[in-house]
Amino acid sequence: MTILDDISPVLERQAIEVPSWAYGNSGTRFKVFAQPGVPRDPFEKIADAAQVHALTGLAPSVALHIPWDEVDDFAKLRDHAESLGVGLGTINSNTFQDDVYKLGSLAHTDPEVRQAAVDHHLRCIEIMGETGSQDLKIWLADGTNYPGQDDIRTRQARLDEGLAAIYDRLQPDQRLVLEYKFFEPAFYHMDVPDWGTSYAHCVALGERAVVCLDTGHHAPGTNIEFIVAQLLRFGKLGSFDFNSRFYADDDLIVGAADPFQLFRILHEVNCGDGFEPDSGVVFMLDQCHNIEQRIPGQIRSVLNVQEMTARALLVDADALVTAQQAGDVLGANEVLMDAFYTDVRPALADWREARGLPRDPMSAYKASNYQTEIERTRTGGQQAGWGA
Ligand code: PSV
Ligand code: MN
Repeated sequence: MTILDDISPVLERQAIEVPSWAYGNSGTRFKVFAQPGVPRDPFEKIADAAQVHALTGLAPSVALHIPWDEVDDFAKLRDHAESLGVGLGTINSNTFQDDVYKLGSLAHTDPEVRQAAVDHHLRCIEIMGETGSQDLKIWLADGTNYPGQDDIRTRQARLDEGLAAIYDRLQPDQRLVLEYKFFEPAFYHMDVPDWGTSYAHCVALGERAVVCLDTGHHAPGTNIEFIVAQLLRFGKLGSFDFNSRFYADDDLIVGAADPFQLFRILHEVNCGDGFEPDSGVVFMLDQCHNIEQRIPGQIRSVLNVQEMTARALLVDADALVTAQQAGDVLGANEVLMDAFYTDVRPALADWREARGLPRDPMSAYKASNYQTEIERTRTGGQQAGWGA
């Protein structure tokens, strides 16, 4: 008997999608510190991601970013992933790095630029056919820097049109997942700045359009778990981009900056049945490891999500409702805090051991010679980073 027995089915099916770009070089606008052993192509990124899954059993799929992960043969990439025990997941579009997109993509004033952005998404859909991906995730860098720079309302109308053109080309089993972000790279207004705007576009598009909630994309102090609750109520929470932040879109390891916030978010996921297999919620990471080693950074991240999921699942739902119904303010709070303060790490180590996984995936990675090998063999070629 362990404390995890009752919640084991949820832990058993927990799947966290890792981002291919977390394994390549990244940095701030001041400096990118290259690391030894960094992948030079999408095949090597997937090999690194497969290590995370092999040691944790938690990360069975890898999200791709196009064109960073363009390859000649996606069927070959898929086979490669499957031979390493993982699959290819969400396809992320990218209309934020080409010169033509300086003033926007789907909301741009120029119809030719808008068409280029739509065409890029159609290419992504074609790739999804080859990779077997279910989700097309769209994050738009569109917005303006100065009041009056462009007409906010007209930009929304152009966005509507572009998104509809993309949505119409999805297969019946594919979804459009629209991510929002309140600022950056645009500083006056973003065209999809918040969950409400994303939600409104998704409702207009149809049932297979859902919202992506990136935990780093909110103003400080935003009650993110409230947004989670709302989107789940409406059946529109498509996915999470997990990361953590002290200031803005820091893209730090999930659960590192504010473990309690992660707990609260996962508690709301649980309350809204977001852990149920038919919920459609995809749990992804969207992080960068600028100064720490990347594979251990990803291992730490998926373990953090697992630990906080276990704690959230340990909330005594009956005791909570009883206290809430009785107006027992402090009693209800205590029920939540009891679960939050439960140290689930020893039980999770046992849980892993029982499944043939290392008790401590962090030290197992250190003890393996994977890092030494990639540092020794990945010489020559161009290290992957944003843009490749
Ligand atoms: C934008 O900040 C974002 O969160 C989107 O998900 C992008 O696709 C991703 O970061 C790139 O890292
Ligand atoms: Mn994101």
